Parts: sequence; structure tokens; C-alpha cells
Amino acid sequence: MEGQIIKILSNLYTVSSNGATYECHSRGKFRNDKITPMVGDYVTFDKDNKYILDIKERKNCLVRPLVSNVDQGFIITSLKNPDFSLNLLDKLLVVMELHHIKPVICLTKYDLLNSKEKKEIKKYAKYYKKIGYKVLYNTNLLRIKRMFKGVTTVFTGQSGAGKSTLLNKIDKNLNLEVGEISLALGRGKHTTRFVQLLELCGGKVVDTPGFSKLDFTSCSKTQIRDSFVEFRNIQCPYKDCMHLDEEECRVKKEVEKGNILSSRYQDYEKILKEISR
Ligand SMILES: Nc1nc2c(ncn2[C@@H]2O[C@H](COP(=O)(O)OP(=O)(O)OP(=O)(O)O)[C@@H](O)[C@H]2O)c(=O)[nH]1
Ligand SMILES: [Mg+2]
Ligand SMILES: [Zn+2]
Repeated sequence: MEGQIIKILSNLYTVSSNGATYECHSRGKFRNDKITPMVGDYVTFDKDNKYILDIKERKNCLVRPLVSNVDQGFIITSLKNPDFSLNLLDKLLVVMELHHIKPVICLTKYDLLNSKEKKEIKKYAKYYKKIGYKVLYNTNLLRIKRMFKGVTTVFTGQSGAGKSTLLNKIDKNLNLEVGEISLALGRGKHTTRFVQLLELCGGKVVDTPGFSKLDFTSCSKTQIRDSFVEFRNIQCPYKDCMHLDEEECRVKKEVEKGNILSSRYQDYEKILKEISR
């Protein structure tokens, strides 16, 4: 039989196939081949003995969160409690660009901002829209539901940002566990503990646990450069300009002129510092 892994809990793999679910085990073969079956994988499985036999080739796969075959990534971005972080947003955008997953910026907790903070956020939202990203709020439920249709969407973002809360709002029957924010630490308590694929609004949505760290050491500096979408169309005198110390770099000029958000450029520099190649 063929199906898709929708949940993994310790050694038990829940496979969905033709509207039914099967709890399967994985075989030693995968461990020997150093292949980890992950949520999102299309598999063939032995329905009677409940074993996963084979994993189909993946269209793409993310490491954090561990999930495969996704089309779209909702970057669930808290504006307060936990605090808004442009740096985290830029890093998650890079992750999506690196894996050819279409990012959507979804802002949460706008209701907790004062009017000055709201104004500031609007300015950032405008910038990210200008460079080509979809930016929406977790209150735009109708719009969000429409975007799920026919595609696989992964929800990502820090613990406490409101990933599970939003999914519960979209489908009242889900009853996903949601957690309080630790007031002392100003962040979530890692309420969601496993990756789970849900069928929702004519598409598939993956809820994931919030993470604590992103790691870019496996990619190259040019890959990072090319993940900053607004740099792509700027022609610098040096064809392979890294936009660092090169003379007459046009990207840096645009930053000085305020056409590129300086936080975006600083986040670019920060990520480059994390990797050595
Ligand atoms: N005021 C306000 N609170 C929100 C909003 N969205 C979520 N929350 C609250 O934020 C807290 C954390 O929400 P969760 O949905 O558990 O967050 P999560 O992203 O799933 O967190 P993890 O599962 O730990 O990764 C809960 O107390 C929610 O009620 C929002 O738009 N406004
Ligand atoms: Mg959650
Ligand atoms: Zn340059």
C-alpha cells in the first residue's frame, strides 16, 4: 500500500492512506542506510505486518522542523510575548529560500501592541511586501484558509508564537494543545512536542514544535547571499560581489539610501559570520 507519514511518536509512524490511518514501524534497513523517515514522506508499507517498506524520493526536506515535501512555509512571527525579532524572521526567510519553499509571513499578537508599536510594525510589513513576500495577520482567517488549498504548508516559528492557536481557530475540531508564555523568560514553553500533518481546508498543514536554534553551517556564503531576494536584481560592478568590502557595491549604496532595510543587511552579515565557506 502507499501512503504518507503524518505523525511520528518515538518508534511509531502514523501513515495515512485513502482516508484511513495505520500505525507502522520502521525497518532496520533505514537505520543502516542512515535514512530517517519523516513526516511528509510518501511511503509504501505492508498493511498486514505494519511495516514501512520504502520511502519515495523527496521533493524537499527541512531539518528544523523535520518535515518533507512542503510547498509553502508560514513563518509565524510573534510581535510581542515573545518579542518581535527581525533577525529570526530573516533567518527563517533564508531557510525557506534555501529549500525553495514559498514563504508567507504571518504576524501574531498585533492586539498586544500600542499604537506606536503598531505604526512601526506597519513600516516593516510594507518593506517585506515591497520585496515580494506575502505578509498577513493571524486574524485574516479567510485569506489564510484560501492559501492552504491544494498545497502542503508548514507552520514554523518560535515557541509561543501562536502556531497551534491559529490552527485551532481555523478548525475548531482540532483541539491542539496550546501553552502559556513564561512571563519570566518571555518565551513559550515548547508545548507542541511533535510534528504533525493535518488535512485542512482542502490542503495539508504541518504543525511543528517551536525551535531554539537555527544553524546555517551546511550552506555556502553565496547561497545565503542569493537568499536575500532584494539583493538579486541589483547589479554590482563585480559580478560575484558578496556586498561586503567590495568597492562601489550597489547593495551597500541602497542600504545607505534607505531602500534596503538596514536590519536586513545586518542579518545578512550576521549569518555570513556563522559560516566559514
Ligand atoms: N494576545 C494574543 N495571544 C495569542 C495570539 N496567538 C496566540 N496567543 C497566545 O500565545 C500562547 C502560545 O500559543 P501556542 O499556540 O501554544 O504557540 P505555539 O507557536 O504553538 O508554541 P509551541 O507549540 O510551543 O511551539 C497562548 O497562550 C495563546 O493563547 C494572538 O494573536 N494574540
Ligand atoms: Mg504549538
Ligand atoms: Zn555588491
